[in-house]
Amino acid sequence: MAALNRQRPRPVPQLAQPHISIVIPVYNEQAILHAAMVDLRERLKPLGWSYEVILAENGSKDRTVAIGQELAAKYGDPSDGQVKIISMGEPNYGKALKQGILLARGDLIICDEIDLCDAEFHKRAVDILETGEADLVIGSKLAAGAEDDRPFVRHAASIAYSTLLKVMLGFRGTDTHGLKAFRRQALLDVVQACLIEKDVFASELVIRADRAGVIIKEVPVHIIEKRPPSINLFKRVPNVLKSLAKLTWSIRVRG
Ligand SMILES: Nc1nc2c(ncn2[C@@H]2O[C@H](COP(=O)(O)OP(=O)(O)O)[C@@H](O)[C@H]2O)c(=O)[nH]1
Ligand SMILES: [Mg+2]
Repeated sequence: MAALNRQRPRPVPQLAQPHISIVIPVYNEQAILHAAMVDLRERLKPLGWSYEVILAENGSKDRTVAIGQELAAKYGDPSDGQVKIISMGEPNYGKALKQGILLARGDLIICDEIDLCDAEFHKRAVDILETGEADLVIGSKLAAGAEDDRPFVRHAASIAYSTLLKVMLGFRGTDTHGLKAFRRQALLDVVQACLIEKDVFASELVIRADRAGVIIKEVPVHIIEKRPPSINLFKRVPNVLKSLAKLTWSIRVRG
């Protein structure tokens, strides 16, 4: 008995820790979610990455959550691009993205959108992060060399929005919304310091990172959406303006 008691404790099996986490907010995406995930996995396969995908859902009224759960059950292997889904509350892009980022375990985090799933950007961004050239990579649809296949009115709205960010918040780049990738450790405090939810969270993240001295590199991307956005552009304007005013107060006045 004494000998048994002296046995060394068995090592606890370590769950595979992915090197890369891909966070994708999703909302009412039943039409494209399954196909987009299968396609993304196919395009990532040749890269041989250790990665996980976190689908960050809130407020969907269609089968998005059920499809996400089916994907999580089908792709549950932590060593082979495990898919996870979190689901909570009212529609809120920024809140979902933030919670997905905080749940992510990879050294590198990529933020994508389900209608883009731009594996080409993923590869370029990871190369830049791995070489240490930058700690935050922005996929810009407005930088020189970018191509934006969205309708002109949305392209123009993106230019107007970035101009507002420049004027109100001293933003020094060309784009904040959409594709980005970063080193988790370099951005974690910045993510936690962000106050704004919904659409403007992504801008707050980039602007606070710049102000904190994070090295940022923009790369031009080619934007091809798999479908038009579910929420009308003009319906988003009042909340965006309100959030921008709040962010300007928080950064410019309170510091
Ligand atoms: N969780 C969550 N995701 C959202 C919400 N609104 C949009 N998304 C997701 O954010 C990504 C971009 O949304 P999209 O409608 O294409 O707007 P765009 O960024 O202006 O093109 C997609 O993956 C959407 O499913 C939301 O309220 N909550
Ligand atoms: Mg879109």
